[in-house]
Parts: sequence; C-alpha cells; structure tokens
Amino acid sequence: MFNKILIANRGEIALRVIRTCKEMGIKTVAIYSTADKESLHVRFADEAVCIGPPASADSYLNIPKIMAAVEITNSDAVHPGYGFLSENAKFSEICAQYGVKFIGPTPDQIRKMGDKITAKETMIKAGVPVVPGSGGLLKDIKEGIKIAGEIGYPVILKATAGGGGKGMRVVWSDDEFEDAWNKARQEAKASFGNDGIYVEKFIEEPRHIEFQIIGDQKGTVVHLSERDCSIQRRHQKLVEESPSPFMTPELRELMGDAAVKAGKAINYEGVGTIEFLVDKYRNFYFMEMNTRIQVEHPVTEEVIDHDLIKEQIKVAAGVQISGKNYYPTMHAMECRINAEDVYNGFRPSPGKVTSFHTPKGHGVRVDTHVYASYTVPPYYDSMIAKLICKAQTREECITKMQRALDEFIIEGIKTTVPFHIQLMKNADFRNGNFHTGFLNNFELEPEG
Ligand code: MV4
Repeated sequence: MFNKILIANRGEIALRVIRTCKEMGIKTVAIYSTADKESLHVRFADEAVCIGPPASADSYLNIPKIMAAVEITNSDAVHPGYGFLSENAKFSEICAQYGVKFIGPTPDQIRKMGDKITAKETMIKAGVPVVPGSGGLLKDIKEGIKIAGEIGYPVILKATAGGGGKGMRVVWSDDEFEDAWNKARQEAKASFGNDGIYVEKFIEEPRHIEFQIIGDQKGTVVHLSERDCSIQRRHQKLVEESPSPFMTPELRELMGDAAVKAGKAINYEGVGTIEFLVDKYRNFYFMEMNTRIQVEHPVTEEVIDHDLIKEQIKVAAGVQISGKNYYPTMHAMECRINAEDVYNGFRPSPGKVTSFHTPKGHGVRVDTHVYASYTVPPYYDSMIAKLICKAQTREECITKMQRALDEFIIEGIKTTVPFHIQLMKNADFRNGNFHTGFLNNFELEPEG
C-alpha cells in the first residue's frame, strides 16, 4: 500500500480523499494556491505545499510545480480528484516517468477515451451499442450531407476532441447543414485546438444514464450499477440519483454488461464511468467514458455501501477485486449546491460565507469544504457542497431531500438551494418523468 499520497486538487474532493487516506493509514500532502491558504484541505492534510498564485494555470494545472511538490514531500502516489489534471494523459505519463503512481488510468487508456472517434471505434469492436453515424472524421460538408441523408435528420455534429457539449450542433435539414458545420468547426477549433468533426443521428429527448465501473490491474472489470444524470443545465449536472427511475432489472443487465465490455476493451484500471444516452424505447447508446472519479460518486457509495475512493486507491496499489457486480439496495440522490444566483441566470456568486449550517440526521450526508467565515474564491468551480440523501424508496428520498434542503443555511452568498427546493416539488420530476432537456422548460417561481 502507498505510504504518502499527494492530492493534486482542492475543495471538497481534496477533503474527501484525505478522509479516506486517514482511514487507510496513508499520509497525505495537500497542494494549494495562495487563494486557498485558509482551506480545510490544507488544514487536514499531514503536509501542505503552496504551489503558486490563484490562476489554475499557475497552480492546480501546473505540472512542473506539482511534480516539485511530489519530490520535496517524497510522495509515492498522486490522487488527481476530478477536473484539473484528472484526465490529462501527459500528467499520468509524467507521474509514471517519475516513478510515482498516478491514481487513475494509464496515459494510453486516457488517450483512447479522450478522442471521441477512437472511443467510438473501440466500442464498436467491443460490441457496445453506439449511435449510428459517420464512424469517422468528416472530410467536408458534402460528405456530411451525404451521410445525414443516409441516417436521416435530425443529426448532430460533434467534435472528436469534445465532450461536455462544446462544438456540438443539431441539424434538422440539408439547408441548415453548412451553417451548423461552420459553427461546430469554429467552436471545436477555439475550445480544443482540433476542428475534427463527426456526425451521428440525433437522439431526441434522451436520458443520460451512466454506469460506474471499476477495473483492477489483472483485467477484472465489474459495474457498480447506474446513476441517472438527466437533470442538467447547459451540460452542468445539478442532480444525480441511483437507481435511475427509468431503469428496469432487464435494462440494467444489458447496460451493465455493455459497460463492463467497454472497460475490458481498454483493459481499464481504476474507477471510471461509461455514459449512455437512453431513448424513450429504452434503446441505449455509448456516449463517452470518464476516466476519473466523478463529482457524483457518493450517490453510488450510498446505494452499494462502499467507499469508492478506498476501492480506487486499493486497485491503484495492485489489490485485486472480486468479479461480481454491485446492485443498489437503497435510493440515493445528490443535489449540487453551487455558489450561483439562480435568479440571475445561475451567475457565479463568490464571496464570504457569513453563516453556514448543514442539514443532518438519518440518511443525510453533506460533502463540503465550506465553513462559516470561509470565502468562496472567484477563480475556480462554483460547486461548494453536495447534499446527498438516502432512503428505502425514491419517494422517501425526495421527502428527506426536501427536509434537508429546508435545514440548509448559507448566508453571505447566493446558492442553488432555492432551485433544488423548487425542483423537488415538481410533479414531473417526482414522477421520474424527465430527460436531458427537462430544465429548458423548467419555470422558476419568482424569488420570495
Ligand atoms: C447527443 C445527444 C443526442 N443525440 N448525441 C451532450 C454532451 C455530449 N457529451 C453529448 N451530448 C449529447 N449527445 C446524440 N447522438 C444529446 C446530447 C445532449 C446531452 C447529453 C447528456 C446530457 C445532457 C445533454 C444535453 C443536451 C444534449
């Protein structure tokens, strides 16, 4: 097992990793920017190294500075958390060159899934269903229009370097194609420095259902069931839950098998997520793979009753897993609490938190790095807490979530708590009747 892990991240996930390390008897090193000097991950780690000024490029994304911190603290492993360098193949490679274990996949595994066309080709070979489409880069508009005619409109143009919705355009007819093509290419070029575009059938009103998987270094891969992440706004997830209200035992077997095949196809090592689009007939299609621990991992932890960070660290250290899949025995839901003003287009609302009281009680969990008098810096992600509730049934889970949201006191900044309170009352949400477009038509009640 590792002696000392450096956590190359900040905020609640840095704290989350430190907690598990302590329970496993592993020493921890925090890194921090000057903006995070007063942060709890700095306080709770055994050692802390300041790595630079607030801007991410000069701190949490700066590989030379992080490697220097690894060296001076004599850390034998790095946990990248989510975001920042967690899916950076170069960082994984440099860690390997330094003889430091990157707690996550190999550079090759990251690259195979980072390029969407390569990922799709790999999935086709593995027998995992994918959305019908061009199957490769489009040469020009003419080829695109030809393929669109074959698969039938609507189609969607996607950037091969993409993910998270950037460089995507839906096209409904031949005469819209050229404009959409130009916009998708421009956006892809600007966002990823790669304007490679492919096309596929546009699945209307899909659900986003993802499977958690874990693989060990001996090639065993299992799934840990699904999370439904359909409640999103501009590709930012706001609520996740498990099981999906749309799931059936039969569909779980089919999708779970596909997720395991996907992991095995790249010999996946570590925790990862296979994202699927699911249409109203319960056809499912591989969308992307996330090669990191995700924000919403606690939802799975609650329904299968295992610490995913602990499992992640164990497989990184070479421990083998059993070959059996995990199934939910409870219902869990997570509301992301962001420092945002929901009444002003979810505009970021950083600043000093003057009072902070978290909900408590049976089946309630809050993962946060915030405390009263903490200042939310403007430089990073706006997520400041995750409220996770679990209960025997979805209905009880929502009731508990409502009770917990009512108990949350956060003063000094605006947060997404009022949004969640209203969502939990929505009849369609309560009935499990939603898809990825749900929030486009969700009307917020006036501030009151
Ligand atoms: C799609 C799609 C419909 N059909 N692909 C959005 C993010 C990117 N990773 C893929 N995305 C989508 N791909 C086909 N063929 C709809 C979306 C999509 C979406 C997917 C998941 C969650 C929220 C979404 C919101 C808008 C569009």
